[in-house]
Amino acid sequence: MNDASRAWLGLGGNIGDVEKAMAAALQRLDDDASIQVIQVSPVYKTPPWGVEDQPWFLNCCAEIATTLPPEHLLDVCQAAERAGKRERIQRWGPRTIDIDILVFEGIEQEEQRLTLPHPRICERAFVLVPLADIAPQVVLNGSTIAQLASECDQPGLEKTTAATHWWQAKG
Ligand code: A4P
Ligand code: MG
Repeated sequence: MNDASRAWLGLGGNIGDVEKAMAAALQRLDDDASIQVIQVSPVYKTPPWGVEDQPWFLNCCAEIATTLPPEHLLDVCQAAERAGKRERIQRWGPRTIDIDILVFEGIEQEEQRLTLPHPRICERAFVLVPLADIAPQVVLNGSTIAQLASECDQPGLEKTTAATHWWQAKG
């Protein structure tokens, strides 16, 4: 893809077969002619953050190359969430699949529909730890993701054996 930008996505969920939902979402993104999945982190089991009275999550991160502008990438991510039967019932509540744009190369913006980098990355081990697996040298607020991940509190986070079966099959 010519003139593609790199972006990093956070995927998570805690209802139903989340590994399957992540695989379907990544496949859908990769099927888009304007998006190529470059790298996918291992999947982690993570304790719920924000609203604690809900099941544990599975989380992973993915690096993509895209020729889309950030708002159009968000449209595609939200379409993938809808295809994964995502319903917006409660903020930070249970969900089948959530896809956040964490970092979009060269873009900093603070808009309600899309804030970049994602405003809560540094508070969240479930984002920083898988992101550090695939983007250790990316810099956020003057620190590398590797530094931020090593400094963050990560009680209970469990690395599962590998990336989603979709990525393993592709690789
Ligand atoms: N939006 C703004 N910036 C962005 C961005 N960079 N990426 C807007 C994606 N969306 C962005 O999100 C609300 C709105 O944020 C979107 O319509 C979009 O226009 P949402 O997905 O509808 O709602 P949400 O996910 O419930 O809210 P929010 O604030 O995005 O929550 P998070 O940050 O996604 O947190 N615990 C664990 N262990 N693992 C998890 O994955 N996830 C959450 C949800 C809570 N606790 C968790 C996990
Ligand atoms: Mg979200």
